[in-house]
Amino acid sequence: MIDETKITRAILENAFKDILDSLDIDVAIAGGGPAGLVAARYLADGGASVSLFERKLSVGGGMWGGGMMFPKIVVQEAAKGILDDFGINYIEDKEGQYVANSLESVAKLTAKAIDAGAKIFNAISVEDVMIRESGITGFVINWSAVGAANLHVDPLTIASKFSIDATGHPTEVCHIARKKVGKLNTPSGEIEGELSMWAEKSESLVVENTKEVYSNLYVAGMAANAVFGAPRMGPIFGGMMLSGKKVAELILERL
Ligand code: 48F
Repeated sequence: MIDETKITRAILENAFKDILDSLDIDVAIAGGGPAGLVAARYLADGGASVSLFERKLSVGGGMWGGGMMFPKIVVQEAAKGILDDFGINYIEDKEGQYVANSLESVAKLTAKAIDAGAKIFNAISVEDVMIRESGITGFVINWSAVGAANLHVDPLTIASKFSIDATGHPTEVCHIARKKVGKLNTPSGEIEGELSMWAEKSESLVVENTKEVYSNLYVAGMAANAVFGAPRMGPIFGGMMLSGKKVAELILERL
C-alpha cells in the first residue's frame, strides 16, 4: 500500500544517510559543472570518497546552454577519449574537432559520476572554508535557498582531506580562501582575474592552471583560468573535462 508517511521516511532516512556519509571524506568539490563532474567520476573510480555540492537545482553549470543556447558543444582531439569514457555520442565535424549534444553531455557526465560512487548534492552552496595549520580542511555549506531568501541561518560543515574549487568563472571558493588566508599560490598571491576570449590559448592553459592553489585546495575548470589570469574559451569543452581529469589524478596521487 502506498503510504505518505512511509514515502517521507524513505526520503529522509536515505538522504540523511548520504549527508552523514559525507561528513568526513577524501575530497569535497564545490560546483557541478563539467570540470567538477568529471573530477568527481575519476576520483570515485580511483577509490576516493567524494561529495560534490552544487548551488543550483541542476548540475551541469554552463554546459547545458552549448553556445548561445544552441545545444551543441565542441570538443577537440585531446579530450575525445573523455567523451568515449563517458559514452557521449559525437560526430567528427572537422579533423580533430568533434561536436556533441550539450544535454546528453551533462546527463552522461552526471550519471557516470554517480555510477562511480560520487555523491552529488544539489541546491547546497559552499559559503566558506574551514582552515587549520595544515591548510583548507573542508567546506562550510548551507541550503542555497537560505541565501536566496536572505535568512539568518547558521551553516553546517563537511571535513575533507582535499577540496576542489570548480565553481567556474566566479571562482568562489578561491575568493573566500584568499580573503581568509591572505595569499594564494598565484604569481601575485591574489586572484589574477579572467582574461578575454582566446580559445586556443585558454584550452591548454586551463589544464596547466589546474593545480593546488593553497594547501589542500585545488582549482579546476574555468575557475583555474580565473585564478591564474588566463583567457576564457566559450563553448569548447575539452579543456574543462581534461582539467577535471587532471585534478582527480593530482589528488589521487596524494591520497
Ligand atoms: O560554470 P561551470 O560550468 O564551471 P566549469 O565546470 O565549466 C565552465 C564552462 O561551463 C563554461 C566555459 C567553457 O567554455 O567557460 O563556463 O569550470 O559550473 C560551475 C558550477 O558551480 C556552481 C554553479 O552553480 C555552476 O553550476 N557554483 C558556483 N558557486 C558555487 C557553486 C558555490 N559557492 N557553491 C556551490 N556551487
